[in-house]
Amino acid sequence: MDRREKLVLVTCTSEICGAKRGVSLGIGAMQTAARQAGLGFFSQFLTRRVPDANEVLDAPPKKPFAHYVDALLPIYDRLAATVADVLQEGGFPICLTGDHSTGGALIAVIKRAFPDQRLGVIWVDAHADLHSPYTTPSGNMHGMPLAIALDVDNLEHQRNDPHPETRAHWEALQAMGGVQPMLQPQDLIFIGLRSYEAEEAYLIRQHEIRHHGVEGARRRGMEAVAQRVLRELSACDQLFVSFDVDSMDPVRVGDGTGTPVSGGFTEGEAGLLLRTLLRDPRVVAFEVTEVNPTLDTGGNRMGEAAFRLLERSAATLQGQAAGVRPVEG
Ligand SMILES: [Mn+2]
Repeated sequence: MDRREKLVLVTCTSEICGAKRGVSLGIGAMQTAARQAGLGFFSQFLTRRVPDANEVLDAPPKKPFAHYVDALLPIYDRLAATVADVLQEGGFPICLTGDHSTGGALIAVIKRAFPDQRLGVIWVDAHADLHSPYTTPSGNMHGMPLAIALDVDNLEHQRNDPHPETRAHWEALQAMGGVQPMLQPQDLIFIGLRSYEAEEAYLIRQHEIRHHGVEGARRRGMEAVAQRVLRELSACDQLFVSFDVDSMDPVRVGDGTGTPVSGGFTEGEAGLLLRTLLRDPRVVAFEVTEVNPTLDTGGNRMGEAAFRLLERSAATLQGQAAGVRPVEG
């Protein structure tokens, strides 16, 4: 059976790794958008909820360079176990998450489930998420999932001296995929990247990580850039698409996200991009992340946009399963 015939929503409201509060409400913001539109989208799929540990936020972080990392480890384990179950049962996980630290757990569980398959990751995001406890200016771990996946510490740009316990936690996260690194840099591609620090720029240069900016993608055409990315990952057997809503434009789409960056994609562009990417049968999991309705100055604009993209993405995946092209606007 095609996994796409069995889409499963995996939700994790963890927000302990972002800079601002409220991203745990992002999934609810998408559900609210669906219900206000009178759509039963969320009743169509089995939903697996992964418990968060957001109560740790009621006390200040103890690890300055990896905030709440001790609480993140069990979340990685729980999220990985849930997604592993879905994959094991032949399902396709659509992961709705709070802050983007979860991306590292998702890469780890795919790698662990299919150790012999070459995994490619398409990271649709304004940011590079390549910091480590050694380089982070903030200590917020939603900026670190790809350094976990690539097993890089970037000691060349070390500015912090993490406590041995923090180092041990960090190494445990990097080891979660069973093989280290769980992702090769040539198998990672950024789309929408436009805000990153010198430490991250160094890693992108050093490892020659491919990236496609917004303007270039717009010029070339969203479908063309998606096709190109899929070609660039032609050596990969499996793909994971992680969609951070901050890849989209805060003015044209919505500013309901923790770290909005101007000059992003429109909703239509993001839709075309995701449709083309998700049609590739190698895609085994999809993530939508970082919707924060408490920061949205336009009501629930970002939650509504994210929901529409989620709905279209699910339709694309189902259309692929049935072997027919979905009808989409
Ligand atoms: Mn991100």
